[in-house]
Amino acid sequence: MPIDATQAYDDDNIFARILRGEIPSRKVYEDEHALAFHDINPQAPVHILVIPKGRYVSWDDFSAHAPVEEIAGFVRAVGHVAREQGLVAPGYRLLANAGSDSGQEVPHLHVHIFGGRGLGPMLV
Ligand code: DGP
Repeated sequence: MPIDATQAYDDDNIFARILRGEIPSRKVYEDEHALAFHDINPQAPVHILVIPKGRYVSWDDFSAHAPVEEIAGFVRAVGHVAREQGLVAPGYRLLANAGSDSGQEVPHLHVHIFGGRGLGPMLV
């Protein structure tokens, strides 16, 4: 069920629980600002989710409210993970669903990294 983009942050959402170590994940990277782990339902040979450590519902919440250091740290982490996965030369795609029309399901900001095959044209 897609999220309500205006909802308050829910500390029991699945990614908050992964951040607290209450639910396991296949972690690929972690630093002060971000955690990256494999998507449970991969849509490409490489499908990684990168999440900020702060409590942000969506891209909208994050871009409007996060301190600049957190935004910079998060963006750096996404790039770092893509490089570490060897995706720079073949290329990759980033995607962040934001709110109901996008189909965002987990109410904690996450950026998908897709790679490992030709991804074709963007459909939307
Ligand atoms: P979105 O539709 O953009 O909100 O994508 C949510 C993604 O999160 C979806 O691709 C599946 C993934 N996901 C949901 N629950 C879990 C989980 O418990 N563990 C992991 N690793 N991924 C999850």
